[in-house]
Amino acid sequence: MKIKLLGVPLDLGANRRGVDMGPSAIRSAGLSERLQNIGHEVIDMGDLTVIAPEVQTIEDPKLKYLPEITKTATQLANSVTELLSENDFPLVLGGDHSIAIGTVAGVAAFLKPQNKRVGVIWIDAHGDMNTPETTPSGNIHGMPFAVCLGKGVRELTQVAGNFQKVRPQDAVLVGARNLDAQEQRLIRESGITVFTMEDIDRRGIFEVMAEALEITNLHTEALHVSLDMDALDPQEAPGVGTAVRGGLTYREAHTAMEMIAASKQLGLLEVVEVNPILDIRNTTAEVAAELVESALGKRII
Ligand SMILES: [Mn+2]
Repeated sequence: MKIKLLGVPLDLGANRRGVDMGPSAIRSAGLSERLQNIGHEVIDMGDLTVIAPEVQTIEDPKLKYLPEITKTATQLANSVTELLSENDFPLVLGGDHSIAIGTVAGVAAFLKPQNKRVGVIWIDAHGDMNTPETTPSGNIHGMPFAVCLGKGVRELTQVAGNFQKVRPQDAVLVGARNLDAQEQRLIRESGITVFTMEDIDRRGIFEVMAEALEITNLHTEALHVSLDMDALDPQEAPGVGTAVRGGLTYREAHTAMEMIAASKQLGLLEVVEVNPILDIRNTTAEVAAELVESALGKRII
């Protein structure tokens, strides 16, 4: 497979500096070499340009840094559409999770002219389903899943075209364990499928992922996996923007990725929220690189 790596050093969607260094940390963990070693061709396209928060002002406290995030999402969506139309596999490195607005819009815009849909597996401790009305923080990285489903401000929902990027019946949230009060209601009403950590405890990751893959592949042409590293337990991945105890173990995360690889449906992949400032000797970036390897076909034997 010809993989094109794209870094998005954006931290404007989060309230803490550090995730802007995520792409660099994941590269330092040897991502390209790892993928070449399992037989892929890897071309690093470098990073998109993002303007630092220090030289910007917050115009709307309910939608912090909206203009710059919209600009970055639009650029990223265009890049993703272009890579897909050249038959390349886009591998997007964040950055905070607001970048998913661009990634998902890019694949949806690519599929739309063919009347095809994208399936999304969102692996995350959080729901990322807030709107400007419900957000407790005004940080846009708490909103991207809602935006992908067509909920939120027009600037964001209309990135790469005025249409709903993902249908709720094609969308699954895996690993949730920390939802804001009003967000719980939005998620219940959204029509997506949610597998919380409780479901994973009860049923096991294998059964949960098998069902997640079945749902997201049913009516779609390609699968997008949006991996927020905070889905993992902080013991495995301490360097994340918003750590929550009780997450996926190292092996559960790998099993999920190995099943994604085995499904042969993956059309693109993104990894977000690695924060090197909070990390311990680049552990989280290394785990991120290992999980990408598994998702792209690395096998134990
Ligand atoms: Mn997230």
